[in-house]
Amino acid sequence: MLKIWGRTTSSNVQKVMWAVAELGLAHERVDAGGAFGGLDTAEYGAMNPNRLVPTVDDGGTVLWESNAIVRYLAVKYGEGTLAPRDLGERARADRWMDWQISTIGPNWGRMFLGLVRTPPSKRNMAEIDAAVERLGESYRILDAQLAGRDYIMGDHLTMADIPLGVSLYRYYELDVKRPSLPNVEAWYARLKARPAYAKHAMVPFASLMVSD
Ligand SMILES: N[C@@H](CCC(=O)N[C@@H](CS)C(=O)NCC(=O)O)C(=O)O
Repeated sequence: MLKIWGRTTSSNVQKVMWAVAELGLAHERVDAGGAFGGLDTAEYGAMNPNRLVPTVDDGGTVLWESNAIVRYLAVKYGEGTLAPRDLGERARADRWMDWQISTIGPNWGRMFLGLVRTPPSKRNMAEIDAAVERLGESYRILDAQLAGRDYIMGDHLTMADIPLGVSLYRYYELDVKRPSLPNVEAWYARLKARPAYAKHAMVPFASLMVSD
């Protein structure tokens, strides 16, 4: 059976769990990372030398890197649904997943680390505000892609929606300055109506908050 190591409060674990739920896969999830620990054992290091979560073992196929895991699950179990059959379409879906890591991820990470993982007295608000500003500019690109589309690739959910969709919960929960993003907001409303998203991506993060 598919086994997943990772705590539910990790945004990278959330990508995998959301995909697993959309695909309806039987699985076992083991709490690991954060307060659960478990990443420093020799066994875990042999599976994932980064000692991060998530890691999955699908019948002997051991994988790390959340977006690679989502792609693998989508292609293996969701061809025609989460993974477009057409290779050009699939590459375009891949592109949005890579764009989450390369373009959204760095500023999103600065926002989250700054406002949640850093005590108020140590926050560099100028740096955080600049990251939030750049993040908003990037989401405008996504807003343009979503014009006239229900989901990033068109009329149904694909793997392209998963990493970027996960990023929205914290973006909209945190008290940050956001530009007008009508298409992103409509898409977010559509995602929130999906039980798998509500369960796995809308995970409160108060337990991660560091105070003075
Ligand atoms: N690029 C990796 C990043 C993995 C990562 O940074 N995971 C974080 C949680 S989001 C982690 O394991 N942190 C240590 C911990 O939870 O103990 C991926 O996408 O899977």
